Amino acid sequence: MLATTAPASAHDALISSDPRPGATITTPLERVELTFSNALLELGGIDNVFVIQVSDDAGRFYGSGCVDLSNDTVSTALMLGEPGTYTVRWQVTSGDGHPISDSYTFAYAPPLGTKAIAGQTTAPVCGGEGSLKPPSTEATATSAEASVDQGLATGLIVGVSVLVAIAGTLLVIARRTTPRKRDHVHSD
Ligand SMILES: [Cu+2]
Repeated sequence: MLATTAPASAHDALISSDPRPGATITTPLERVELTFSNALLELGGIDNVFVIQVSDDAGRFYGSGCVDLSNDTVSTALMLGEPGTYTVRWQVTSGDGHPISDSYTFAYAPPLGTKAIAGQTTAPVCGGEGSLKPPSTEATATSAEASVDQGLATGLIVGVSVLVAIAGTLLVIARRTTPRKRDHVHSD
């Protein structure tokens, strides 16, 4: 009722995802990809943080935190841990400038013997700047899993205090800048 600035278009909606909500994934997962109804808005900077967080039901996080944006699609490269239920939480900036976010779950049931990543106890932040970075290419080669694991572990030890501090800052900012759904003026 206080629509003093009429937006030119409606905010975008998530129209498809891989994995799909409620799906059971039976092959090793390498990427989570979300496709929206229109091109998303990349302004950069800390007020427009694109986030895809993937966590298991023990609260451990997977992936680098880096989000790749291509027009209407965001994705993140990752490897998962033990079989179970995983939650995807995402936040993007709609083409009309509004932050939108949601979450969904899928089940992970890979073949026996599939390598399980340990996961992280805190949500990963790509590069520590909340910026969009291209996805890691090394995560796609199965033969490189061991070295990726070691590099990840080393990076965690070195950077965990930095990540915690940055993640805390980003969470505070994200909460402050994300409008509550009941305040959203769109009728669609
Ligand atoms: Cu909107």
